[in-house]
Amino acid sequence: TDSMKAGAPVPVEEKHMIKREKADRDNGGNENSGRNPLILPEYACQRATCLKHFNHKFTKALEILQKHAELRDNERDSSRALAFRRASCVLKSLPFPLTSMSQLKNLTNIGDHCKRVIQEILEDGECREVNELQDDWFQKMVVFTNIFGIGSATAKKWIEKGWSTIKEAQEGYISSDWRVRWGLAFHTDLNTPVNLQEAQYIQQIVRKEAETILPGIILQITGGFRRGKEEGHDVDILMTHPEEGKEVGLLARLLQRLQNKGIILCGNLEKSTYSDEMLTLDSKLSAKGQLDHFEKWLGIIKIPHSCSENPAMDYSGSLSIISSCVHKGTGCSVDNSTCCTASEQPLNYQPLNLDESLDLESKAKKQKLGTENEISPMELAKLDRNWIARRVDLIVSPYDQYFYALVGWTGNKQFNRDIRTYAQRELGMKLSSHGLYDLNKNCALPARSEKEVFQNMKLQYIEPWERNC
Ligand code: DCT
Ligand code: MG
Repeated sequence: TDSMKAGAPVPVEEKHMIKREKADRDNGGNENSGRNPLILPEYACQRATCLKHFNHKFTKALEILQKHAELRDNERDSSRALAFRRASCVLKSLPFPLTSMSQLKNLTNIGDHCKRVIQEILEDGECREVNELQDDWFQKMVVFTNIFGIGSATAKKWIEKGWSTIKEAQEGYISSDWRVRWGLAFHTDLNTPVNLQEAQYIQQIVRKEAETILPGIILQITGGFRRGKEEGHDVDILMTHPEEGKEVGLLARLLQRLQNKGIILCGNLEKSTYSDEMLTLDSKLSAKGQLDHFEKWLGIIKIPHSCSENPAMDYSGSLSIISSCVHKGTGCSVDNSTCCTASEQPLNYQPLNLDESLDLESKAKKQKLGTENEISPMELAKLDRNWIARRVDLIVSPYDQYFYALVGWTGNKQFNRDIRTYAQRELGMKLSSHGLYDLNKNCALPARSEKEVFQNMKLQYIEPWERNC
């Protein structure tokens, strides 16, 4: 999880929080053993939640409980999973390390179960329930559900068959789903986290091709990297063009160019299913599990092994931008200039000669766009190769939806849940990656920047790196 990667605690900004002095007054100045209770706003979209914080030992435990409930995957468990996540998110926002239960007094979203867990960790340094949960079943479920395309239902079936390793699944499972075939074959590659250099490398390749097709394109890494994470499971790239309509047809042409370069391993191009009624419909009814209705490509590409370590690669442009983005005071990487402007500067792009480095798979190069291959994914994975497979999502948004898409695709998932609930409950508005709709006034609220998205919801702006709920 996000929290696992953070290091030593650093001061978290107290912006978005009611100052401790006021909390003290409200509580009559008593009620402390060390620290006074603090009042946090109820919704995570009203407060800063950074990658680095003071309470990792508690949040890690709560996120194991969350993960376990998610993997069990029934209705009751999914609401429990959410409760664990909300509590964990509150603790991430605390501007001090929790040392006493009394400090939780005025905090919402921390239920009795979570309190028991926190108390045990405060007293014993660990929680028995959490330790016991991480049994054989849990470990196998985590391994199996980490495979691209595998959900908890299939993972459970595999465990019931007695499988416990990836190898058993690779040898025993035949899938009609392209994601699973490739996910199983390239499991080792895809389970090795994508680092920042690799993400930048992928962004540069995509940008170069996209700009050739459509000058003036806006292209932005979103997801965890935009929130300041240094590693991720994929690279999410959102694209648009300021002239409405210019973006139509871009993705197919872009994929053809990437295909011609021999970069694409497999993937699926989804057409846009957007219509204006999506702005008002309940997403649960309209989306059939889809995140949104944008045209998008989810797939796997290959990049040279060396691109994350080769000093000959000239990343001076991109990396100096990234490394200068250390947000003062919070320890979060990226600064006030926002990653958006940073990554949109021209970069010193010197790609490796992919065609040369990928010669081994001349057969695979002939593959059609999509999933057909002359040699099987498994055979391809076993070749002595100098490239690594990486998961990439490419999303195209019309410009009038772009800043809502940017918020949605930046996430994180919990932040999205929370800000959407806030919009619905507190404002009677429907927020999605396509826009914001005022259900009382029956009108959409346009936004020309991410800040305007927040303004439209009467929220103080939360920076991308403060959205790590
Ligand atoms: N998202 C969401 N709901 C989901 C999945 C994703 O709202 N069920 C949004 C938030 C993040 C964004 O889409 C990209 O998704 P991921 O790549 O899955 O998440 P990430 O935060 O980028 O995590 P990672 O760093 O592991 O890629
Ligand atoms: Mg991602």
